[in-house]
Amino acid sequence: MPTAAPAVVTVTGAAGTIGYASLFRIAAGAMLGHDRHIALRLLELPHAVAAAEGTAMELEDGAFGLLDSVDIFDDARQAFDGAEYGLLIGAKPRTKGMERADLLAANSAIFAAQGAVINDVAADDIRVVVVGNPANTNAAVAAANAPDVPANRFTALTRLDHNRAIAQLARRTGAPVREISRVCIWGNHSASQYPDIFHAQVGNTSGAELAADERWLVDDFIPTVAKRGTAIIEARGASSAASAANAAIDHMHDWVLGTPAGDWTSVAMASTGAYGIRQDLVCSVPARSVNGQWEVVEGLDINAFSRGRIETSVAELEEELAAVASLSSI
Ligand code: NAX
Repeated sequence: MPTAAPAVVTVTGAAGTIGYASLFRIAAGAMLGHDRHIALRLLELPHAVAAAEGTAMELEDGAFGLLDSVDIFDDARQAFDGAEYGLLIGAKPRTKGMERADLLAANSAIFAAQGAVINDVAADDIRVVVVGNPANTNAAVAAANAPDVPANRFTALTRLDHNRAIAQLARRTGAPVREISRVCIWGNHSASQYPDIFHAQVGNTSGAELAADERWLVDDFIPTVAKRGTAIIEARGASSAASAANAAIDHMHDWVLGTPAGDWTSVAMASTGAYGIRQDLVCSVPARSVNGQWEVVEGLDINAFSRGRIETSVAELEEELAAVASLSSI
């Protein structure tokens, strides 16, 4: 029997493509389990509220047994009031001619404001996954503006990259995805990310054995994973939506309900200092969910190849954080 109190789930950018692809699966129980009622809060910009209302009508028409309510807001303070789960998808997209610095500035303003609101009105134990790009730095900005919320409640999504890496390994070897474990994405959700297979198990083979084919690793596997988003834009004329929604749901699901025994996943989270990563960065690392908390998988042996790749992506995160810090939104 479902428990009585609904989980309050706030989704920003709810009328966008990832928002649309997320909501129905959340309502169906894919994120928090099939015994948890859901109260959905949709946050949108004023001009997109009408579209969100249309989505709410469709949610109603889904007649989801777990869905207790759907409310739509263009005010973050109302949308996050009592929120226990936040999927921060809405962000300012990069438009033609826009400099990267402008993108960072626009988004750091959005995420600073949302972080401050979460600090004031959300549930004390809120779990946040930032999807909107630049996701890692947006999460760092939100966390910095929410001093009363532990920084480890703010994460950013690299689960899509993680799932993409698994898919590429399955393609390469013919192993079913369910037999692939211990893959890890390090660093930033950007082209500098490092998908690490040196600790992976791929069917009957070890990732380290596969990585011995360095030409494949460097010229094929790593760039295919890191640039998959671009390939999808080129193929479908629009960016990843259902796969991104799926990954955000996977991320939240595992955070709450646990990672499979013997495996881990990839989570961009506030650095604990593990692996020498500077503490104010939100950096993707291998992580397990233990009793509803993400824990870094520590003690992995990082070879020189991996170390170099990780350092490159971490350096990019440092640059992004320095850029937004200079805007004094953090
Ligand atoms: P869309 O443009 O379809 O939707 C974004 C929605 O957010 C719009 O409806 C817009 O009105 C709303 N919005 C913008 N600012 C808002 C604010 N301050 N408060 C509330 N709503 C706001 O984009 P979509 O394809 O859904 O992508 C959303 C974000 O996900 C983008 O930043 C995108 O770059 C990012 N992605 C992140 C991925 C990841 O793995 N971390 C992968 C997919 C995606 O590229």
